[in-house]
Amino acid sequence: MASRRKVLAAGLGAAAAAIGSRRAAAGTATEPATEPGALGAPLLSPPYGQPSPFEKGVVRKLWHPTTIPQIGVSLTPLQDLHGIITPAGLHYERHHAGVPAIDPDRHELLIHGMVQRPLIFSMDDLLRLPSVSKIHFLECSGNSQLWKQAPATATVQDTHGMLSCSEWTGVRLSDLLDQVGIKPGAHWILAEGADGAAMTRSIPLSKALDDAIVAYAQNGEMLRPEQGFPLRLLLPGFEGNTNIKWLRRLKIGAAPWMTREETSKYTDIMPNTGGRARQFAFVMEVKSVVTTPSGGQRLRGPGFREIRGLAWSGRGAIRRVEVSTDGGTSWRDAALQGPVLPICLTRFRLPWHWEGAPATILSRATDDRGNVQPTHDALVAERGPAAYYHYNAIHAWSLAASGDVTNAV
Ligand SMILES: Nc1nc2c(c(=O)[nH]1)N[C@H]1C(S)=C(S)[C@@H](COP(=O)(O)O)O[C@H]1N2
Ligand SMILES: [Mo]
Repeated sequence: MASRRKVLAAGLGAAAAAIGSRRAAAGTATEPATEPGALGAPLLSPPYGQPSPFEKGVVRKLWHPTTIPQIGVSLTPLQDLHGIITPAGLHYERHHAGVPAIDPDRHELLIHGMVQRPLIFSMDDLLRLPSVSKIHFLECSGNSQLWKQAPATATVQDTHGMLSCSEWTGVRLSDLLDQVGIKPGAHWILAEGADGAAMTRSIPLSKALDDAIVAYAQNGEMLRPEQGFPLRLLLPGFEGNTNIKWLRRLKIGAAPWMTREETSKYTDIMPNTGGRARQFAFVMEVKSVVTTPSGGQRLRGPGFREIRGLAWSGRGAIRRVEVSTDGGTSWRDAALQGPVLPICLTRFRLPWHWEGAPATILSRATDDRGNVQPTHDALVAERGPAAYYHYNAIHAWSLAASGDVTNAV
C-alpha cells in the first residue's frame, strides 16, 4: 500500500488525491469541519482590505535589533508567500534615515547639470506623461550576508528576505532626459533622495537611457511610504541601494560623484589585489533559494511534498532551476511557473516524495545569458573571504529525520 501511494505520488494529480489527511468513509454521511455560517461581516469592513486575522504571523521582521529604529532593514517573509508578487505591506524595507512624510502635491523632481534645459517636474506633470508598468524584483546587495554568522535557526526570511517583487508603474527616465536634453560628454547621473540621509548614488547614463523607471506606483496603487512615496528610481536588476527612494533630484555629469554609498559602502575588497575594491558592481547576479521546505519549518512525516522556491537574475530571465535533495550529488530540473519574465522573480516547483531520511536541499539557477549560480566555495575563491555585498551562492537547507529544517550554510 505504501509503495502504491508512492507510485501515485510520482504523478501530480494522483498525489494530491492521496494526500488528504481525513478519509470520507464510503456510504457514510461525512461533513467537512467548516459549516456554512450565519450573516457575516458587512461590506467595507474595513474600506481598505486587510489579510485574514489568521494570517497575523505573516509580517516583516527586523534583520537584527537596531539601536536607531529609523536605520536598518526589515525582511520579507518569503516562506509564507505564493507566486511572484510581494504584497506591498510585506515589501522589505531599507532606510538610512527613516521614512519621510512627503506631500505629493508639494513634491518636485529637479533634473539639471549637463543639460540644455534644467526642468522641475511636479507629480502632476509626471502623471500626465506616457506611463510604463513592469514587474521586477528588488534586492539589497547586502542580502544573504547571514552566511557569515550562519545560525542553524535562520529562516529564509533571515537569509534572503531583502528581496521583493512588484509591478512598478511610472515614467521612463529616458523620456524625461529627452525633455531636458543631455549635453555631449555626459556619462553619469546623480540621483538624490529627500530623506534625512539625502541618499545619493551615481548611475551610468547608459542604464538611465535603457530601462530605468521613475516610479510612482507599485502593484496597482501609489507607492507605499516605505517604498519611496511619492517617487522613486527603479533600476531593473541593479542593487537595491541605487533605487533611490523619495527621489527629488537628478544631476547629469561627466563622471561619478564618489558618494559614501559607492566608496566606503557597496564596494567589495578583492583578494590578492593589495586591498583594491570592486566598485560600481551594479547588477544583482543569478540566484535562487528553496522557500518550502526552508529553515524553521517542520515537515509532518514522510510522503509527497512539493519543493518550491524562487529564482531571479539581474541580467535577464531565468532559464533553468535544478534542485538537489542529496546535498548536490544529483540534480533534477524543477518546473518554472510562467510567466517567466526578465529581471523578475520566477517561481519553481518540483514534485518530491520524502522518504523520511535526512536530506540536504539545494537549488541552482541558470539565467538566459548562461550565468550559473555559483557554489559558496567558488564565490569565496573569486571574491575572497572579506566579500560582503552581492552574495549569490547556492543555499542549503538541512532536513532532519524528525522533519525539522535548519540552515545548513
Ligand atoms: N532615499 C533613499 N533611497 C534608498 C534608501 C534610503 O535609505 N534612502 N535605501 C536604499 C537601499 S540600501 C535599498 S536596498 C533600497 C530598498 O528599497 P525598499 O525599502 O523599497 O525595499 O532602497 C534604496 N534607496
Ligand atoms: Mo540596500
